[in-house]
Amino acid sequence: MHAWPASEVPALPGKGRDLKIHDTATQGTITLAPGPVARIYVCGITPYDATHIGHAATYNAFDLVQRVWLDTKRQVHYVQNVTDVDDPLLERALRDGQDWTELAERETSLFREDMTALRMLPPQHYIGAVEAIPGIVPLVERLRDAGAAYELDGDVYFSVESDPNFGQVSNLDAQAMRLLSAERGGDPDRAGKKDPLDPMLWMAARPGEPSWDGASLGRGRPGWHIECVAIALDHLGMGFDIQGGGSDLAFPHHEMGASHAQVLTGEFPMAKAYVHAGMVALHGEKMSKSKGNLVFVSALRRAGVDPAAIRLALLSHHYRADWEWTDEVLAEAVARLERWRAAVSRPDGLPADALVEEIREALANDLDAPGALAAVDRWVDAQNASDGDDESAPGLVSRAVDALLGVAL
Ligand code: 5CA
Ligand code: ZN
Repeated sequence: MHAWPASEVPALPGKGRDLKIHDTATQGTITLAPGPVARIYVCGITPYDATHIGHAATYNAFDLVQRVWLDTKRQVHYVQNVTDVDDPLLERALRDGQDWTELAERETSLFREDMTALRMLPPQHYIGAVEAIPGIVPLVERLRDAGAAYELDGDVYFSVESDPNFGQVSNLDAQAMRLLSAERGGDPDRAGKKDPLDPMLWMAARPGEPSWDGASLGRGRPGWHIECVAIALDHLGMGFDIQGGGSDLAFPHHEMGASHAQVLTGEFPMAKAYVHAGMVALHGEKMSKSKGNLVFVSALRRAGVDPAAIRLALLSHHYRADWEWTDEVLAEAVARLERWRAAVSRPDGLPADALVEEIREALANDLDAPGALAAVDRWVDAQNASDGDDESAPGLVSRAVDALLGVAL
């Protein structure tokens, strides 16, 4: 699949700091020291009801990771998937009487447009589940042949018991896992499974549903977790720097993915850091497709909201916090954007080298975007209250805000 066009990342003087980031697996903050090429896998959308503010907030966090790494003069190898076949997508297509491929294509296009408008840097590899199937099938066969997977009425399940490290990504107890499994796409109550938590690797073809040739597995379609493992291993290999997503992916999705990869390769962990963004709520409840309490980026854009203001609204919350989208959040961002633009539209101003370092420091410290915004606010307030004569300052601030925060002033 093609991704979306990259917005330019202006060059800044000097060099950024190495990223310290919170890792769900070790429940602490770690400093990542990637080689010349940093590697990141971010779980992509299931293409319906895209792109809501919750999605945008999560992709904003990982866009910051990319910008911090680029600022350390590293290259970034970024991979993202599109879950373009899965139960909820098929259910939505059926409910609305539309073709599931058309729904997926339309929503993926809309997502690309929203990502472009928000100046999110694209992945180098943007891979759909459907196009990944030829790579998924042999992995499932290998898991089965290694005794880590078993068949149940034609479906193939992964046995969590086969992974000695199972549970080490999400750090949850058995009861919590079971509840979340039922909530998030698992089928803990299905009779005949070895362990209620065992996730599906390959679902045998169902009447009226799409299916693909699965070689020795028979016709069917892939499970959700193996999709991301196959794409990540194919394009990044084991031991990449970050696997990212919203906090609702820690279990079961990233836990199961880590397990599949561990059994397949004998290595652990698949990612050096498992990074999770908080959940955005609307009207007191998590913004979710199932509840339908969604605010869409495209609807805001159609209503004339500047995408840079949407981006500033996302940045005004720490990525790990759960937060609430409100009209005030947006109004504050719109006002801030106006203040910042006024400050950099002057021909000269207060020296800004220290500000660039402050933004760098805040972002390197577990992506403290609110801290970075506060630093820019201080410069802007001082700039508006004085008459500095550094002619390079407004341009430097514009470039830093664009390069490090993805906001075009
Ligand atoms: N296709 C899978 C990942 S492989 C998936 O979870 N798709 S999704 O469309 O449901 O979500 C896409 C991303 O947005 C995930 O990282 C998810 O955790 C995140 N997300 C979903 N809802 C919210 C929300 N309310 N707040 C923040 N992030 C959210
Ligand atoms: Zn995923």
